[in-house]
Amino acid sequence: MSSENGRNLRPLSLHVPEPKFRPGDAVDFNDFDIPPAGAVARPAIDADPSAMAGHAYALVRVLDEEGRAVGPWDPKLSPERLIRMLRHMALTRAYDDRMYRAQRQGKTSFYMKCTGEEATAIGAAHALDRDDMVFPSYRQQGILIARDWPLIDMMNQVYSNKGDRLKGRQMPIMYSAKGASFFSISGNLATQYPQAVGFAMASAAKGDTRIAAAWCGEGSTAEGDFHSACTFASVYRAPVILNVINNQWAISSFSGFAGAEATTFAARAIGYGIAGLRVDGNDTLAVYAATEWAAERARNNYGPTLIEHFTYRAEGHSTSDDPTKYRSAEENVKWPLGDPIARLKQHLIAIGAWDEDRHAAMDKEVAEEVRAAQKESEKLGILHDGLKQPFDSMFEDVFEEMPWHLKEQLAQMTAERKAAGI
Ligand SMILES: Cc1ncc(C[n+]2csc(CCOP(=O)(O)OP(=O)(O)O)c2C)c(N)n1
Repeated sequence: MSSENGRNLRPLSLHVPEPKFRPGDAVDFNDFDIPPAGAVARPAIDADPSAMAGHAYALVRVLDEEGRAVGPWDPKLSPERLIRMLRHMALTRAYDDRMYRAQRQGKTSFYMKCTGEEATAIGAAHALDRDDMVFPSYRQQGILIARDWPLIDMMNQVYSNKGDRLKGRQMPIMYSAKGASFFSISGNLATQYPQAVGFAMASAAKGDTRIAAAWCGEGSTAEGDFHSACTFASVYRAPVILNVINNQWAISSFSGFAGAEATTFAARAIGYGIAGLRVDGNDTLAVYAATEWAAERARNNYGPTLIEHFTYRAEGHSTSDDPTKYRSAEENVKWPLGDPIARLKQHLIAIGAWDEDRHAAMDKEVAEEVRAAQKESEKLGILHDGLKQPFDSMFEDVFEEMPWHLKEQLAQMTAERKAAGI
């Protein structure tokens, strides 16, 4: 009550964001203004962040409605490169479909798809050098696929089987692949952000030439780690690319709860003095071009870039989630920026480098590739057919050398198992 000072104010009220559409609602994106492809300028790679603040509110788009590549951001890639990216996206989708089904069949405990977001990992991975260090979230399996990492190794991790290099210690999909410069995935959101900046700082401090790139969802930008990462990246001009995948949902929370009603996620960059770009995340060429720009900027010591990839999480959050409980089923169908695979396919057809028959043949090939890898991986074990790793191994690697108290626990376990006859 502020009556003491004699003022007659209305009571305060709290704003609680509400998504536009809930289950059963008709979805209408007519008021969603799609900026035309090719309309955003491409700054010089050494541009002062303060001079490119407008880019944080725009949307870099290359592919137009007819599938033509237009404007200053067209990366002018060869048809061979475009076909490789298309194939990596198709392979990622086929892999996701197969592993999702494996979870439904009880062969693994958990899975997460990246359907609709394939371009944000694969477009970016193609624009980076293969040994640039990537710090992904759990939804960038496309990077491993773009780096031609063996599917069977990914599946072995999902199945926690005999072939699992992580020895069954991690939840499915929390991959780790040093050989692909792919940092170990952690379940704790956004922790990889300051770690990526630290890697980039170390690279610069050592006079190396590798850069780093991190990914997180728009929901994860609400974590404190996001802000620490931006501060360190800005202060030390770390050679890092900070990708925010704005797929508009963080499980059942729409992006408004992470701040999307007030501003864009790319605009977070402005306050830190970091270059910020906002791109159409379903446009593989725009993702490639933005990453290429940011990579060149980082490599030439002009500092970090924050890229918001505007996209849509086309399916459930994970195999434990049912999105029909909190959002309209029409959203995915009506999402105006389309599907990244369909759009790159349309472009390849438009330039005469592709056709429906080749596309159908590719889909068959990638499905077969996934099926064959699955068959091999399942020979090494699936859920519910016993432990696949030696019992002792669960005490290893906690520390580099096993300390006395872990040795004691190991001995106790061994004795109890022996006494129980197992
Ligand atoms: C520190 C922390 N808090 C909460 C969770 C639980 N959690 C897992 S995924 C998720 C949503 C993340 O959403 P977003 O960052 O938008 O990424 P998306 O899943 O959409 O790719 C939450 C809250 C967690 N894993 N870690």
